[in-house]
Amino acid sequence: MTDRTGDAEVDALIGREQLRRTRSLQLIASETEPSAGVRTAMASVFDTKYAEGYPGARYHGGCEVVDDVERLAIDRARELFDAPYANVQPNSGSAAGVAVYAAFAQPGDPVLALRLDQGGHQTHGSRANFSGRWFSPLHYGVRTSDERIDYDQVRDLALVHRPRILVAGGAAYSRFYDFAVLREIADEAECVLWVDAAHLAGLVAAGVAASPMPYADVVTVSTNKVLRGPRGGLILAPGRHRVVLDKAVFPFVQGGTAMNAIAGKAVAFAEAATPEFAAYVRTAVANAAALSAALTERGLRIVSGGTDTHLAVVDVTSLDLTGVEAQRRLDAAGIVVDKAVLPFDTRPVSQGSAVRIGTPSVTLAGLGTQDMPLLADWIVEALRSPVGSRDDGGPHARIRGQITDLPAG
Ligand code: DSN
Repeated sequence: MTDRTGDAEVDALIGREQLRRTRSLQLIASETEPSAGVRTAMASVFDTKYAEGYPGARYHGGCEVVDDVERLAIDRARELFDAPYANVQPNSGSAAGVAVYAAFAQPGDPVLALRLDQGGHQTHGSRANFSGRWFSPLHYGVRTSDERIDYDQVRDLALVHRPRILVAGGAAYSRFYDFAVLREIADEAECVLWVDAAHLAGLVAAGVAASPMPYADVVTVSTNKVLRGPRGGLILAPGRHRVVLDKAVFPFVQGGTAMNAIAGKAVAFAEAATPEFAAYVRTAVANAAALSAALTERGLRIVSGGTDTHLAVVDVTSLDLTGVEAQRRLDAAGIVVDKAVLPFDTRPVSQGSAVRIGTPSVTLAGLGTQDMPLLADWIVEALRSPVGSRDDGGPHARIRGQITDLPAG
């Protein structure tokens, strides 16, 4: 497959992006490279087909082949995650989340989730998102002592406010969740337990993290994160929620299905069941632990003292940097990260005092735990050095030069 479109301007942009990626290390926790098979499926003939509805019950003719594609993706998702029900149609993890609200709550209902500035996600009740405008958001947080979820606070809030939905999951919480305790709380408060496994699903598929399936009423997944699938979403649930979730996805939230993405999901689910996939995820998690330890040895604090997963949040206050400036300095050295906030950060979210790092992309590119001390050296050196001009021969330019010699560069 070629990445040339024949459109000179777009081709030039594709070329620039390819160059940017090869000349830098991608530590964006939510990014991975889909396999060639997934990309082929995405660019296949299935991009063309309109197929509103579900297999065997479509609003368009000529759906006999795409029906089989969708059935295949559903079967593979169910097997991979040991789930009685799977819906492979959501166009993204966020769209899967909208369907969960539609299935289980009414506008105005209280919803209890992890705070956005302590690792949650904007679709879990942020005021800037539909979820915070159309529902009544309540938030739990982490303990000051160890920066891990305060399950006592979750229980207290759930029993006092009786949310319709209790949400676990987020974009920057690096520790495993105690799904059994969350299930107990949901039962006591008589609410739905939604596990947003956007990031975690890849770890679950690889057997590196415990599955939320035995505990949750509904689980949502971003297929393009650790899972290495196409940009898209997935909903998993016990069979009793099949009808309400199907109706929530279509016709309530979405119209026509992205059949090419569904074909890509089918490919990705099969790949995620292989020993090679499990090995990649195990290495990504080991890399995140090794990088966290190496950064700690070099004087940087990792939120909660480390990580259980593929991501970590690095406190940059000891270097007197904001998260924004830290991201800028790392970017100048060809190390691409996200600015982030600390739990209980005193700076505004727009500045933050941390960066979020993640290891799936560099792992796929060939880096292992033996490379993490050198990467930590570069991160610390880049953070300590103010950014000069791009080719000033300073530390950032030197690190950029060394990165291209790595397997990932
Ligand atoms: N953009 C995703 C992430 O980076 O984790 C969250 O939606």
